[in-house]
Amino acid sequence: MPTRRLSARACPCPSPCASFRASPSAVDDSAPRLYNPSLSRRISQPLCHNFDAPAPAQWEAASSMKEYQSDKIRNVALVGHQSSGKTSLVEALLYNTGATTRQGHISEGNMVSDWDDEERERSLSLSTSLVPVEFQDHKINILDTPGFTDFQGELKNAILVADAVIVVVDAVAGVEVGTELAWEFARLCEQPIMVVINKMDRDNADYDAVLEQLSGQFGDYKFIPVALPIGHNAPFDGVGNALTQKAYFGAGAERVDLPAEYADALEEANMALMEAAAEADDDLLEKYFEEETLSFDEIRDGMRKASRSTILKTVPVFAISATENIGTVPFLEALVAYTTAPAERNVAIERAGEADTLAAPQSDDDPLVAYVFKTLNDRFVGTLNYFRIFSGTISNDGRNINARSGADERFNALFVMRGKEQFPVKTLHAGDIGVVAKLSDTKTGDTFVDTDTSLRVTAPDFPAPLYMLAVNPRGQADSAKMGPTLSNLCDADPTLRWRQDSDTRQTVLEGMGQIHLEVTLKRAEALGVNIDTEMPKVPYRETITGNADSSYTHKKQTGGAGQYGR
Ligand SMILES: Nc1nc2c(ncn2[C@@H]2O[C@H](COP(=O)(O)OP(=O)(O)OP(=O)(O)O)[C@@H](O)[C@H]2O)c(=O)[nH]1
Ligand SMILES: [Mg+2]
Repeated sequence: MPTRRLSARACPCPSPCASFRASPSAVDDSAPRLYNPSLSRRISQPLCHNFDAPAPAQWEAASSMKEYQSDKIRNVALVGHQSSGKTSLVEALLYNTGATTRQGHISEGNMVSDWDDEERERSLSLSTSLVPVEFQDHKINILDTPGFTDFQGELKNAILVADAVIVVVDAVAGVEVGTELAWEFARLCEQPIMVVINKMDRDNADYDAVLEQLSGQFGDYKFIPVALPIGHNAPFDGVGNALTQKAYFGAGAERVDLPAEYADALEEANMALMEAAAEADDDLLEKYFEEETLSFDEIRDGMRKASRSTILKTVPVFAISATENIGTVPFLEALVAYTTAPAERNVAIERAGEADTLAAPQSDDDPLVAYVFKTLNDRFVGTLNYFRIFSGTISNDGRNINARSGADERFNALFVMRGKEQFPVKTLHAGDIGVVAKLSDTKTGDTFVDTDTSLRVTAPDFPAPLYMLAVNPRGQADSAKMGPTLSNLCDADPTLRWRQDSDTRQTVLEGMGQIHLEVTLKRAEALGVNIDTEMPKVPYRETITGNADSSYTHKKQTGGAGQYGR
């Protein structure tokens, strides 16, 4: 490999921007970084567009959601061990893009993503939240998944419908069980992976140790640091970007020259990044050998291909503190630059029961294929179905067929959601994620089509339930509603089941663990059904388990010849 480094470039803007001219000493260290009310003012300054800087308009608060074409959409699943900081990261991204005026915090119970009362009470994500953020003229549909293993059904469906998986790892705890679970499923789905090493502000945070642990644990992947931790007035108060070789302090909306002590490390990272990008493509490799350098666009292109390649398995890595909002703007930029548009992925489907592939590129003009990855039952709003369009379009007031039930479903309440906030939309394009209310016969795992009802998007293998409870309606009013409500909840969650046990005459609810069932019962309560629980009985049964020898002599004398047998 050539060893030439990226040389510093002059800003090509007609009038070089302030941020480009800024030196490290120009960084205002006295400015508050947490809940920074001046962030939007600072980032609204015109910045140099050639250096990943956001344009001013993208930082204005969004009052409605624009319609996005396929190439302007990115779908990413945030996954990782419980409490690694996925929801906190979403809050930082929402704040940075102007969707919120104050960054939500778990301790304050004001998150957009964990909006459910039960989630806020437990300080735990309990289901996948859809949180679109608008940035650099793109819509990034973030799927914030729960890390708690009881909810791995949610995790699997989110990974299936995303186009890239962002694994969030705690910079102190490192790789944990939840990290491995999510990683292995992303691998199974052949999804590109990016890593966020979060909580870099914590005392014992160790970026290098986590990186080493990741390389040891997932040895067939190649880890490429893109945003490296740097400290100016604190051990971690910004990141150095391996692409631009600039420093980004605080959230990272402005770039400044890199403090000298990080120059060598960033040059090394720049080389590794360029080499990883060059490996993805013969033309890039040839150019790299000839010219010993690649342009920013070529590096980004190469990295997108290298991350999607099942051979190269290249993983860009970012240092972040979600709660302190450090390093989050370069990460937002990476979500646009380093992940592919939705149409560039092959999707596993079944046609008339046979395994098949919906080959890339898919488009608006192809027949509709959309997968329902989440169903939410609300007492007041009714049933909401969250779907990802793999090809074709879905419009408000249109009709689409549910391939499983055959129902000709009318879509007259179509919107996109951000947490619990709804934005009505007219049309959703190939690759987008939307929500539809008031369908007649649709549940999680279903596929919408135009005509070919033999087609299904291949659903993940969901784990079998591991835990069960016997359930009883609390009052007479509850007894009529309990069955239908449990059926609705099971339709929404493929890892949940209920049944009548004919031996014990108990109604049994089965799920992934105690918290899973507790949350299910709370959801039933919110739907107006109160349910009590008891330990399930284990029916005592006898069965023949082996062979035995015995002998018996049958003698019967009733006069005459009698009977004799042995
Ligand atoms: N110091 C520090 N704490 C953080 C950071 N990010 C998250 N936390 C804290 O970690 C805890 C868990 O954060 P969450 O954002 O709920 O983590 P999560 O990954 O969404 O958790 P689950 O969805 O339940 O798996 C909270 O107390 C956060 O305040 C960070 O960057 N620095
Ligand atoms: Mg969470």
